Amino acid sequence: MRPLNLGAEPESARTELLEATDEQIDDAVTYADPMALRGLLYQLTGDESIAATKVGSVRGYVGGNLSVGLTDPADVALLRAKAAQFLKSYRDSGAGPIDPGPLERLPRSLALAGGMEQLPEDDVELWIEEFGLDPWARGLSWEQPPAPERVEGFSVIVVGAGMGGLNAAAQLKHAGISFTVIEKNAGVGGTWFENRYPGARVDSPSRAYMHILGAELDPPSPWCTRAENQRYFNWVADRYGIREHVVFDTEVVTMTWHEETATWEVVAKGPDGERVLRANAVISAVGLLSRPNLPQIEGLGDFAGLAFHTARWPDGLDLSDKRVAVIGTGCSGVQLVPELAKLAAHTTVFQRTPQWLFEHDGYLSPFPAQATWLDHNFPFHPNFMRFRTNWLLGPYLSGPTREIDPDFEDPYARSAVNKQIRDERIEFIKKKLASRPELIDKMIPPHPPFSTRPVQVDSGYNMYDAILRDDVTLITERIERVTLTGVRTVDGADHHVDAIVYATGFRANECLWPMEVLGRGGRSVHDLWSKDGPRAYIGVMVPGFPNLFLIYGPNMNPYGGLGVVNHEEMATRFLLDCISELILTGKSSVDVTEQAYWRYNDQLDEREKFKIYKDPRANSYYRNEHGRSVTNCPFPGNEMWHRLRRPDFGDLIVT
Ligand code: NA7
Repeated sequence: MRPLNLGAEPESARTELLEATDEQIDDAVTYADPMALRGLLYQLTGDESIAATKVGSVRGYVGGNLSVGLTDPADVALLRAKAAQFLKSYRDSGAGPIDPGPLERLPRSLALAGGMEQLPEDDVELWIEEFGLDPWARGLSWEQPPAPERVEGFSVIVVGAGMGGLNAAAQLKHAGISFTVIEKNAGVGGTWFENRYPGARVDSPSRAYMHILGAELDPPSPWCTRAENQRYFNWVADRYGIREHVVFDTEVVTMTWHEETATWEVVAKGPDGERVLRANAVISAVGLLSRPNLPQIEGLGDFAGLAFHTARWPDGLDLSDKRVAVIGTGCSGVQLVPELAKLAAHTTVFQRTPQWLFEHDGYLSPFPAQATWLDHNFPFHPNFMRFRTNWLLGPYLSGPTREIDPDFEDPYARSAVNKQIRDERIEFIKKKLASRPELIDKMIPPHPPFSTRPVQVDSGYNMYDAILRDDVTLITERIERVTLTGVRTVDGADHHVDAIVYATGFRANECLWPMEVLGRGGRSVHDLWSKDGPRAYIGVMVPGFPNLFLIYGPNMNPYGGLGVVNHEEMATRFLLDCISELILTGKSSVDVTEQAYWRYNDQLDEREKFKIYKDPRANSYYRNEHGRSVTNCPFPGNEMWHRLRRPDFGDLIVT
C-alpha cells in the first residue's frame, strides 16, 4: 500500500470547540451517527469497550439497501457519552491539530464503522482510499521520476469540466502533465451547471458525491441542492487551479487519430468559430446525462407557448400566473413537480410510468447545525461519515438488493429482499394517498424496484403530496400529441397550458454522441458500436482508438456498489498509469486488444443476466433497444476497483 499523504487536519486550534460549553457538546453528539462514532472513537482511542458494542441488521439507510447498525440502545448511549467525554478533554487540552491515531489500527476502525469484524482483506486499500485522508490516493504516483523532456513533450485534452473532468484535470496537474480542458458550457460543473430547474438536487448522498480531493470539505446538506453542488465544483476548480486550463463555451465536434504522429486532432467549435487542437491523448469526461432527450411526440413544434427541457430551464423564469405541463416523471420530474406546484398557477403532470420513490427524513433540508458542528470540531468526523456513507452504498450492502434470485417466484418482485422493498414502498404510497385511494394504483410501478433508477424523495413533502394539491392535476392517459395550446391525450381531452416542461431524460445510451470520433484506419466509434450499443474495456478503452480514455464510459454507471465519483476516480488512476507508461518508456500509443475488450464484455454480458434492471417490464435508460445495458455496471464497486487498480499490460498493446 502506498504511504498516506495526510492532509485533512486544520493547522490551528478549533476555536469553535474551545468556546463550546459542556451542554453544547452533549447536545451535538446526539446528532452523530453511532456507527461512525464507533469507528472514530476506536481509531482515536483504541478503547476495546467500543469495539465490544453489538451490531446487527437494521432497516436500510439509502434506497432500501440492507444495513448494519447498533442494536442495543445502551451501546448507543455509551458511544455518545464517550464521544462527549473525548470532545471535552480535547477542548480542555487546547483543541489543536490531532494525529489520526495509528494507521495500522485504521482497517479495524473502518470495519467497526461498517459493522464488520474485519474488512475483507483484498478490499482494505479501497476503503482506506474512501476514508479520504490522502487526496492524491487515486492519482498518479510516478514509480521513477520521468525525464523532464518526456513529460514536457506529452499533452492531453480533457473533454468536459464536470465531476470527472475536474478530477482528471487536477490529477494531471498534480502529475505535472500538460493538459487543456474543453468545456461546452460557460462554467464548470457539467450536470450541475446545466440543471437549474426548481427542486434540482443530487440523488446520491452528498457525503459520497465528493471527490477524495474534496474530502477536507463537509457538504452543507445530506442531499445537496443544485446550487450547493455547483459551489462545490467551483471550489474544486479554484482549489486545484484548473480554471486557467479550461477553454469554455467550446464544444468538441470531431476527434481524429493520426497514426503517423500518434496524436489526436480535436476540432472544437467556440464563439470564434472552429479551432483545431492536437494532443497525445484524449480523456473523454463527457457525462452520461448531458444530452437532453426530447420525446418523440407529434406536434412538438406546434405549441405556441414556452417549451423547454428540464436541463434548459430559463434563468429568472416567473411562472406565478402560468399553467404548466410537465411531461415525464423520472428523477427530474419527481424533483421538479412538488417545487413547481408552489411556483406555478397550475401544474399538470403527464405520467406515462410511475417510479418507485424512496423517502428520507430531511431530504430537502441542510444538515442540522449540530451535525455540521461535529464535522468542524470532531477530528476525522467528516472522514468517518464519508466512509460510512460509501460503505452503506457499497457492494456488500447494496449489491444483494439488485440481484435476481432465479429460484424466487413472485409475479412482481425478483428476490425476497426485492419483494420486501416493494411491499414497503406500496405501504408508503398507501399511507401518503390515503385521502385519494383512486390515485394509489396509478402510482404503483409495473416493474420491480431497482429495475429502473430508484427515486429519492423527502418523507414530508414529495410527488405524492404534490398530486394531492388542488393546483396539481395528474394525467395518466397517454399523450396523443402536442397542440398549439397544450397537450392532447388519447381520450380526446385537450389540456390547455401556457408552458410545457419536458422532464424526459437524456440520451444516456449514446456514448460520445454527438461527437464524431475516428480511430485507426478512420473507423468511427459509432460504427464499432453499431451492433448492440457502446462498449468499452473496463469502461475506459476501446480497441482501435489508442490513447483515448473514457472516464464515464459504457457500463460505468454504478449499479449496486459505490458511486459515480468512485468509478470516475478509479478510471482516472487507470488511465494515468497508461499515460505514465508512455511517458516513461518513450512509446507513443497504448491500445486495448480486441480479445481483451471482448473477454471483458463477455463477462459483463454474463454478469448482467442476473441484474434486476434486466426485468422485461422495466423501460428506462438502464437498457438500450438491444436489451442490454450500455450504462450500468453489473460488477460491484470493489470488483471494479480491482479491475482498474493498475493496467494489465497483457491486455494492452503499447507501441
Ligand atoms: P429519466 O429517468 O430518463 O425519465 C424520463 C421520463 O420521461 C420518464 O418518466 C419517461 O417515461 C418520460 N418520457 C420519455 N419520453 C416520453 C414520451 N414520449 N411521452 C411521455 N413520457 C416520456 O430522466 P430524468 O431526467 O428524470 O432522470 C435522469 C437521471 O437524473 C436520473 O436517473 C438520476 O440519476 C438523475 P417512461 O418511464 O419512459 O414511461
